[in-house]
Amino acid sequence: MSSVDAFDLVVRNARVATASDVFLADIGIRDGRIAQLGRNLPQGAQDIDAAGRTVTPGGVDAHCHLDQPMAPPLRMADDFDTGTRAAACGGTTTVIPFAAQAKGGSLRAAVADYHQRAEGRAHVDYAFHLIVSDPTPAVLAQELPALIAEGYTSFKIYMTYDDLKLDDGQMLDVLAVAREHGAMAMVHAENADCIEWLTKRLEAAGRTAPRFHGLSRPMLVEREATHRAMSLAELVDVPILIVHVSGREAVEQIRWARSRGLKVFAETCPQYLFLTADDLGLDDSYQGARCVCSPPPRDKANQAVIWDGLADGLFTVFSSDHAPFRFDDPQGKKPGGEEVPFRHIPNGIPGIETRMALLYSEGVLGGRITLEKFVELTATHPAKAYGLHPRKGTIAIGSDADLVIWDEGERVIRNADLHHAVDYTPYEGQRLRAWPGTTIANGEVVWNGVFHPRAGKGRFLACGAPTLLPRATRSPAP
Ligand code: DUC
Ligand code: ZN
Ligand code: ZN
Repeated sequence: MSSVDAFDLVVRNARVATASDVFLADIGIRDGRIAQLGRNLPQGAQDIDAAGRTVTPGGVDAHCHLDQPMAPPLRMADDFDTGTRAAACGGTTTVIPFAAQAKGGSLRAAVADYHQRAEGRAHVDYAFHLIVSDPTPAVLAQELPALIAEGYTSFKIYMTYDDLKLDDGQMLDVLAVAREHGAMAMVHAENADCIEWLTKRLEAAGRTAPRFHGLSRPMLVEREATHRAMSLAELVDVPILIVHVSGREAVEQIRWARSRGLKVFAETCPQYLFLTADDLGLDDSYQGARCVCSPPPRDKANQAVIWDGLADGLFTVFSSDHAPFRFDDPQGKKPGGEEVPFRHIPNGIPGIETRMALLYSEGVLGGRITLEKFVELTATHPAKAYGLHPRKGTIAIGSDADLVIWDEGERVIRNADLHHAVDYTPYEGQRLRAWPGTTIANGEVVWNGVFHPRAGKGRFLACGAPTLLPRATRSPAP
């Protein structure tokens, strides 16, 4: 082999896992891409012996929040530097956070601002989803179609949160744009009016501790909104993806919709497998603010339903919904330095670094899902759902050389070992059976027990058409 053909890196004797196969191979890497898969590949400039170890595609975390602008005094703890550092150390090599339109603001301006926040800081590659909070005629007719054409091919719409939520008519308008331009619409499904009504009643009864956050957002409010979102999508005749599904009643709705032939994709997250309502507190202690997120964690029976949905294909993607707020911080869970009523606690928990290891440990090594299913949920399907496959999400010739080499063995999650900028992890003390031993991003070792910074080498990825969508959606809504 001539020196121009030589490999920069060979990962040797790997047990390679894709979403469809597990096989033994050497992985030859050149110029950041996978150049060869085979046995007995020639020596590379660098060789890593992975004998006896499993190698999966680098994770694609398709739902995380990094440096998203917040109303003062709130501020997300992780920006593109610390957030992608934590991602890399946890085996994730592509992140898709959100460029969020402010009500009254332009979507285009939100995207420009978000590029500035990412520029020069990311250690792994990134793409953007949009958040559409103000679907004005200009947004619907010009900004959104133009941005979709430029590589922002997915957007999230909210049915709750005053500063973000859309009414049903607005949702129909936005879904019609998704249909016409072949974008993926992600929906946060919780009924805002029910939450407000319950919150006011809890407040009137003096029940404002963090644990009452869960009671203000029971499964019913998610079930109703999930059903409504799918009905609106049916009316427009467009696929949708329901994000952060938390338990049985929403799962039942999605199964029902699928049985009617509707194209509904679904996402779930580690908090619905590893946390319960008890983590919001058994008494009125403020400690539970750490686990305030929406939808809230449910109970063990709901966890079991989520596990079943991961194993049987109900869920398309497994994301972190990393929404990083420090606990003991006036910009975080104690806004302005106060222990506030649950209504004012910023929603969200960190999880970008622990997502892969939690699912690999309890899912694959715990015997609940196959290794191929793990790859599908954490890498291949997120890449397909958001138009990044086959560049991302698989191990194939021509794909970006984004890899995880797994270390199996007992380990306990400790926040002190993590690389985010949050002062806690909700998974403190959780036992694991494996952890990413080495993460390779674009052919470079970014983590091998030591973090190797590559700020600014993480590139922006313009997304193509989501390849999980039928092509027939590219026509005006009926
Ligand atoms: N809920 C969301 O919808 N987004 C961020 C975090 C959360 O808890
Ligand atoms: Zn959400
Ligand atoms: Zn989110």
